[in-house]
Amino acid sequence: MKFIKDDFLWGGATAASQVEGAYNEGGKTLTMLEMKPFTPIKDRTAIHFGGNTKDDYLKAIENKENLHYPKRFGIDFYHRYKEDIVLFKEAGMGIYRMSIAWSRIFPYGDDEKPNQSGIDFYRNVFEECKKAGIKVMVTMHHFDTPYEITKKYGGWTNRIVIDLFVKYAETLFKEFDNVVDFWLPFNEINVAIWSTEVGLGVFESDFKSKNERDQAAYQGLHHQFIAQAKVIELGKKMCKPETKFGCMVANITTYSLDCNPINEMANLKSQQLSRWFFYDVVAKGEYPTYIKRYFAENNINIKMENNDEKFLKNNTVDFISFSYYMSATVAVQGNDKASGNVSTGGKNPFLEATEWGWQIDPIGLRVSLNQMWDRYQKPLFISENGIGVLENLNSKNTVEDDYRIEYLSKHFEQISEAIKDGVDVFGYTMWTPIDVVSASTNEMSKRYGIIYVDYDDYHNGTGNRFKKKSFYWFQNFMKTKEL
Ligand code: P53
Repeated sequence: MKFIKDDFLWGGATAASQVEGAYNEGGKTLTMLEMKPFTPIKDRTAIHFGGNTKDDYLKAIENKENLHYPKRFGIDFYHRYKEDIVLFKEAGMGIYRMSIAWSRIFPYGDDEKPNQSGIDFYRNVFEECKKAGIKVMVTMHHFDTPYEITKKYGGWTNRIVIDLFVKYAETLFKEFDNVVDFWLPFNEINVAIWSTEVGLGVFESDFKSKNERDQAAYQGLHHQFIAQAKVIELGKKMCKPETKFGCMVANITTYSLDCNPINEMANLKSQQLSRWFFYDVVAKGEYPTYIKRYFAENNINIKMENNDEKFLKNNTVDFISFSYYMSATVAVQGNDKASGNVSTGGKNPFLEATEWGWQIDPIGLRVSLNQMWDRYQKPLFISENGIGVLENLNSKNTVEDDYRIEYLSKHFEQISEAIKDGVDVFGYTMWTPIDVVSASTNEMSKRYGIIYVDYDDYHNGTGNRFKKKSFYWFQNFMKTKEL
């Protein structure tokens, strides 16, 4: 079949902490992500997300145990970006979604002036993209609050951090408005609720009770909602008129395990808490009644300033972006946990899963696209989608990744179907064009790329890049749009 839409944007996505490396170059400070050592994975489906205590962190700063911290090294994009962008162009990518490390621009969060060396680095990267004719979408915060902000201000639970973030955004608009077409203030904003360390720069181990933890998580999240709205308000003033501002939500499609109404209701509630709440705030500009009820019943009390709700209403996103990797089932009880190392969702007997337990479900993407279009009537963008697999180079220095070709093409087909359903979805960036360090497990061995990178879990290797079979498949798809 031929993909239905000609002017659809196709490309790939990465994140600073998973590709750049060079953690101590150009004035950069550390983030909590760079303090999580690599630990060999025994059970790949067990939860690995976050998980540093403050003590671990402080030990890591001294680094006396000679542990390996993968996100300090990434895939050395900091030094190899030119080569990588040439490959992105060769693959046929029309758009590159990347993130800027806050800790390169304002290493201490409250520095009086931005760090010129950080600005220069990103300017050079954008220059290469421009030369290659690749559009740019930039995430401002991809799980990487500078630790200096955690240390001094306590991370996102402190309202002051909103101002620091807006100052950072102002610098980015001033420096890069001419090259950036799309801005996403926060990656997967709902991760703030799953992991305060990753989402908010706050140690889970600092909380004494679940209630105290949830209270802080929703408060920190509220600050991110306000920060995003402020950034949009400012961006509309500072950027060229065609610039678009979006949100990013980790989107796991869920189904009731069976037709028992109590399970369907559990599924509805689960979706409200894990997905709709976030889109409702940033796209409709309001805290929905179901979440206010949830807060009241769970003794969660969000401190808002007088104009907050009105402000959210007046500064909603232009488009909705989301990541989509998998689906899961929901039931009140008797549901086998299966949905992998980042979620507590249940198994679906009709689906296969990756080694990490992520259940592969292309139709689930079409379901979500339709649901979101029905709910919000705003343009949609799939900012992450892909499959992580254990892979090695073969004797021909490539990887015969037919499973990836199948994963991507099946998902592309469902996007095409959704467009035929009437959904306004305008682009897609795969996770990821190039192998990167895993966000959740810190492994290099969880490979998503259509380009292989020769590093192992301990950063041994040449770092050289090799094209997988899927690279050529994607390149051909970009020319023919045939699936
Ligand atoms: P890794 C949870 C659920 C869905 C996507 O993840 C998620 C997460 C958190 O890991 O994260 C996004 O590398 C995230 C990327 C990440 C990618 O998915 O754990 O935005 O940074 O690399 C894949 O396999």
